[in-house]
Amino acid sequence: MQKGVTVWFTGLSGAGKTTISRLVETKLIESGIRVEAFDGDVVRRNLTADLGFSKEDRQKNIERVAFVAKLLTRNDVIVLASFISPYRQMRDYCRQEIGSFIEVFVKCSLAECIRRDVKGLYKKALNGEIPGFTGISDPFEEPDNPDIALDTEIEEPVESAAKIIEYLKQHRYI
Ligand code: GGZ
Repeated sequence: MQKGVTVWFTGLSGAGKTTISRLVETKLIESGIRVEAFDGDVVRRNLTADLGFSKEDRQKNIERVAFVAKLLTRNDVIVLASFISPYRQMRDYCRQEIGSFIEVFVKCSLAECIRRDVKGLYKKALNGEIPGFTGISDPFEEPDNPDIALDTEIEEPVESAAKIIEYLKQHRYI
């Protein structure tokens, strides 16, 4: 048996949210567990393609995602949601709405995200080509009290993923 929960990965662009989520997803699927994973990159091309990155639009983006996550969670799916979700109030809203909710802070310094710059977005943001880019010209409020904190500058993605699986087991979600 599995019990529905939304595992909410928050952190800067390039911190490792999607990478860790994919590893968790693969592990869960291998164990025959029903799981659904989505991230800002994909959702913003589909469900929220009409939205930008103002505070209001980010809020709407997260509200729609929370709505979908809630439906899946109440049907006992393990939901892996990877969104920058830079404001505390947004994440608190998700916890309230979804109920069964695990906040995971994917921690990585801005300097390291800039160094990684997998998609070249930080370079553009630093050149002023992307206004309101999280960490550069837009805020990121670090979680005060996340359920799980992963430091991707110290640990490998597989170690981080293992911590999530362990947490899910310990709390009897899987
Ligand atoms: C932050 C941006 C921006 C701005 C485009 N600020 O790493 P990515 O590229 O692939 O994923 C990021 C994604 C962020 O979408 P979210 O839905 O997670 O954001 S939020 O929770 O704040 O609504 C990044 C890309 O979109 N991207 N412009 N200005 N990230």
